[in-house]
Amino acid sequence: MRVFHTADSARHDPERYLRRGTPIPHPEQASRYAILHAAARDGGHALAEPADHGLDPIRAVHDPGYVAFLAEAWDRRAEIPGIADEILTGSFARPQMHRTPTGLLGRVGLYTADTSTPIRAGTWAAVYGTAQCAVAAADAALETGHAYALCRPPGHHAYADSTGGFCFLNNSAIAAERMRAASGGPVAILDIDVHHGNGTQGIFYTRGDVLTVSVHADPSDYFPFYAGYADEIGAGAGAGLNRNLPLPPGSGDAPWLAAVEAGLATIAAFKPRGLVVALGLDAAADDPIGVLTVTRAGFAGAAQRIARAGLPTAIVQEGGYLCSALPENLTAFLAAFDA
Ligand code: SP5
Ligand code: ZN
Repeated sequence: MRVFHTADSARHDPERYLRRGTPIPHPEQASRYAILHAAARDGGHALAEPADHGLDPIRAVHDPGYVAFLAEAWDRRAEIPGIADEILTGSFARPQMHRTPTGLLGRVGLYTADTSTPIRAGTWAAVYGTAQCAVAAADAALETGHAYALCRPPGHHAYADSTGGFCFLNNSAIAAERMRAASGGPVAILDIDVHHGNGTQGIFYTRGDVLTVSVHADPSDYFPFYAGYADEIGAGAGAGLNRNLPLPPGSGDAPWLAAVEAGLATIAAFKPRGLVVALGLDAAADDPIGVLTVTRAGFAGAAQRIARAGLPTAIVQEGGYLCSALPENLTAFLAAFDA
């Protein structure tokens, strides 16, 4: 398996996170990069840094004002009185609050969904380099069959114009759009992170050329709360091309793999030219924020089933938090995919 990674990933290192109003250590820590990197290396995979394809593949799925905001915010931080080591706000635009303010502070709340995505000195370098890993994996998948993008920070909660859920740039969406453009055909995304891939769904919801499927814990009492229900099926040209497969909390390997199989059946019927797997490892039983109970054998089983679909496949890292099972589950997934 070819693995694309960048040391820039570790340059975004959020410290705190507001959990029910209380600051706690941020779960999406920079050390995730080193842990996943070591797991990929020890698994005998071929590691490489990606080429730089610039902003075009990012702008292909993200709003240009949003991309400019992310790229410039830290360098403009002096415009926000009192900002010290990170840019974060407690004011957020809601649906009927749609004006774009000129000031940087207001723009933070316009382009942010929650308090989990502070912008710090190295944030742009990290998310930019990570997006390039997704592009490289998309290209490599079309050339050689499959590849893994070690994306950190993750991406699937990022919409075209907002951060959220530890995510800034939607790496899975960037990879999918890259594959679609390069292959000339429709593509599919299978998201198996424990959280619904709401940003990815939002980006492609009205598109007829990208099928989005997500297997996740029921959002009725779990992040991202406001999307991820089974009746969200796409709209316009994308009607029928979004499938959500929510599972009750506590679900283990058998129902999770059955949902993965159901998603793969929908994908096979769509006849895509390429597949992106949004690989959250936070469905694991030991994950500190996950609520499903998938085992190492479960992840290997998912990889086998996905590989059997026989599509050019870019595997893009999403969630999966610090616990001893994290590297083991990555190793198991990549090994089973290659087998
Ligand atoms: C990419 C991804 O997996 N994003 C997840 C965003 C989840 N946001 C809500 C997290 C709730 C965290 N609770 C922390 C408990 C630590 N013991
Ligand atoms: Zn997740």
